[in-house]
Amino acid sequence: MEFTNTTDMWHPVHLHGHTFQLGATGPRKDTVIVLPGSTVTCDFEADNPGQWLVHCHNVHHGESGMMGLFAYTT
Ligand SMILES: [Cu+2]
Repeated sequence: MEFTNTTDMWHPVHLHGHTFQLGATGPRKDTVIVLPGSTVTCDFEADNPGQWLVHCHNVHHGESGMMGLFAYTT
């Protein structure tokens, strides 16, 4: 999973229903700060099929549309 921030603001991006790992040996998290103009790559285990929200944890940004659906089946 890859998050790319093309804005000039930082965004704490949160995925529901899962945790993910940053890099090969990084920490497991469910929220990652994506800095302006940067891309963060995460590995996650697809062990919780369904429909999950992925959104910016800055409520103002989430309510303004930085919210999407992350979905997969078994
Ligand atoms: Cu944001």
